[in-house]
Amino acid sequence: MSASFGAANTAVFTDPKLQFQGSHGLRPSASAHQLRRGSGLPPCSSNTSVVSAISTPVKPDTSSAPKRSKVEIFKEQSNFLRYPLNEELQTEAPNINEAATQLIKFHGSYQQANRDDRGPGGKSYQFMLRTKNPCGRVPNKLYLVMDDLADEFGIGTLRLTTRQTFQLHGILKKDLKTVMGTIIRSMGSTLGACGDLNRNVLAPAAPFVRKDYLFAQETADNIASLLTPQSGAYYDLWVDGEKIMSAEPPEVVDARNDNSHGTNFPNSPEPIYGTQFLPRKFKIAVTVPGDNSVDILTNDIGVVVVSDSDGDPHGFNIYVGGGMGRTHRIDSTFPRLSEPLGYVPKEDILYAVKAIVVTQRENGRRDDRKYSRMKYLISEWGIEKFRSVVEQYYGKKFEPFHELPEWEFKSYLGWHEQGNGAMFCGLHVDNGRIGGTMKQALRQIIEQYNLNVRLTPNQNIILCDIRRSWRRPITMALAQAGLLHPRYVDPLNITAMACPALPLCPLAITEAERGIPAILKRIRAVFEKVGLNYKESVVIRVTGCPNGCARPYMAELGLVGDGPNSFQIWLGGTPNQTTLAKCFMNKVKVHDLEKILEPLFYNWKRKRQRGESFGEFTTRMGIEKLQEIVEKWEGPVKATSQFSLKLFADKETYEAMDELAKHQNKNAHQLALEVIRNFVAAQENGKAE
Ligand code: SRM
Ligand code: SF4
Repeated sequence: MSASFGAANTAVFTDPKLQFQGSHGLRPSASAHQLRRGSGLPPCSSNTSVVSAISTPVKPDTSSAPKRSKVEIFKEQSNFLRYPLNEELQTEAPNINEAATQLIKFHGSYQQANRDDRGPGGKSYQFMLRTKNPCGRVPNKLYLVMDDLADEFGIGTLRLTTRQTFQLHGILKKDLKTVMGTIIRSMGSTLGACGDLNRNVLAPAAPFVRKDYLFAQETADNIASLLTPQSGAYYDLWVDGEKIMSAEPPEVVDARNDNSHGTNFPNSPEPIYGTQFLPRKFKIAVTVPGDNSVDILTNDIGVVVVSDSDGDPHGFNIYVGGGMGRTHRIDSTFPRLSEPLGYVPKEDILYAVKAIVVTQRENGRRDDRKYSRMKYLISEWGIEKFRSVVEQYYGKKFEPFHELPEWEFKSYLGWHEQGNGAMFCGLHVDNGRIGGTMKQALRQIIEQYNLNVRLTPNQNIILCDIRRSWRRPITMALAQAGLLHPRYVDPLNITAMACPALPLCPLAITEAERGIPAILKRIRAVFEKVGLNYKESVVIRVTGCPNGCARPYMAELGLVGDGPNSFQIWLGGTPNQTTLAKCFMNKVKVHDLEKILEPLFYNWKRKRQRGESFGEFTTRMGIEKLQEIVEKWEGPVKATSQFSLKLFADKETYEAMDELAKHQNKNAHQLALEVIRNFVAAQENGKAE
């Protein structure tokens, strides 16, 4: 085990006055490091024998010390994420105090309360746990353990997230240590799943045995290790100091410890993060050219493997500055796509990533968390200045970005060859919520066949390492639990995503996960009404607030909660997730959605160019023109579907169907189509292809 625990420095300090010196918001600029290098002094050298994670030995002039957010003070006084969390966890209360609530995020948990359940007894406190699974990789044993924990300690469901992890909701404070300990002992982790540090590192979930995919996944693992907290607080709190960690590759340890360009806090238990960690959450994705299963441009750092003509990886293109979160009515907050920074040879990637992280650590805003993400730093500085500062920490110049092919969204649903004789099967899970019969069936299959799984950045799951002879029985078992081949899932559902929102997300303004099933059915009905083909689709993403957890600003149709039962409508993302949508309308009540969507889809059907997606169409038309179309719309169009039940059913059948359909709030034609589709699906599944 080569993980560097600052053994002498992991004692739990309970008196905040005994805490370490903080940076007081003063940060050395890269040029200060350059000066120190020039003067022969070790960069960021510590002049004290106590543990020090201050980035400069110079005492600040407190009269002009920059303002810092409360979370900065909590971090500084926490003894590397311990105080007062450890103390708060020992109390009988069902909840923890404000400082501990901030700190427990770094350990992978959020304190929540059920907003549907505001009984006379006050808030019903509970905790959400989020795992860390670089590349979405989940070993067989860990899946089974998560499945058990959800039933025994949670709300009975597993939630797959938009960053390839699991969330368990509804854990009580008294059970936290048991649940955390069980995950850690099953070779899982929640360390750094939340908080102001690097979050789960994305990479394509497909278990292809191909040089570039394997290299992307290995790189994601290495970056995740490089940026994992080192102080040992996590293990102290949850497994009484047991150091249950997998061994790190030597190149990760070397990159972490290297301080030749003034990146590190020498002698600190957290050589990269120091006492203050990062100004805000930080997100990284790695992929291969053309594979945009990871929404690469929405990350703080996007890394793309570049290979030679024989398919051997030789380096990486790096993008920087993506992010989705914004605040309603504050235009200085915005979603942003990342932009090219440059190319690095493969042996330099960890050093380049570290240099970018350190640039954000030193320069990202720590006064107002609304503006602390790296995208705001890059927007303010411009990419040239950002690059030149990063280069000082990297110690080299970035080479020019290599040309890349078009991005394509890949879902990996259905059956595929892995490339080593085995197969994998990608399953669509509506909004990542695994519960009920589906949960039982998945567990049974994963246990019986001893399968490893992967989670995708689109809240789906991939069953891996399947022998050919297992394909038929597995298909049958999946179909019985309603886990159909993607061919039989409504194409609108296949690419749709919604965030959890109500009742547990404290930031939710309106419904998302609970509201999306009805919204998708209504959009399907609009499609049929305006004559759009069943196979045509639009990427729809819904969130309960503007933070953008389901990345709605990349969708062709994004619905962003902006009031009770009301949404902002965003238009203009593309199916391959490369264009930022624009805000089209505010405060659209959910029951009024058809009034807006019907004219939009009707015009797309009529006026689109060959092969033009809905997102491309709305961008070509422009927001103003589309607003005019919606304003002038004169009520619903007549059904223009080429086929009408009336044409091929006798009068009695039609009337009976019509009567049945009314009970389901549909028309006869819609119901007939549904019956036919279900029949065909059942036949096909019976064949268990
Ligand atoms: Fe998120 C906060 C759920 C991916 C941007 N996000 C939250 C919290 C923890 C609410 C809170 O702070 O108390 C939500 C918990 C809800 C619950 O009950 O489960 C939450 N975020 C999620 C998940 C579960 C959504 C999902 O449907 O899967 C995703 C978990 C990812 C993971 O496994 O790590 C999730 N969140 C994202 C993404 C998408 C991504 O990372 O690719 C984004 C937009 C990308 C980005 O970060 O820019 C995102 N979440 C936010 C933000 C806004 C950040 C910002 O820059 O302003 C917040 C609020 C905050 O940080 O202050 C937030
Ligand atoms: Fe909560 Fe908003 Fe994220 Fe949805 S987008 S989970 S409502 S923070």
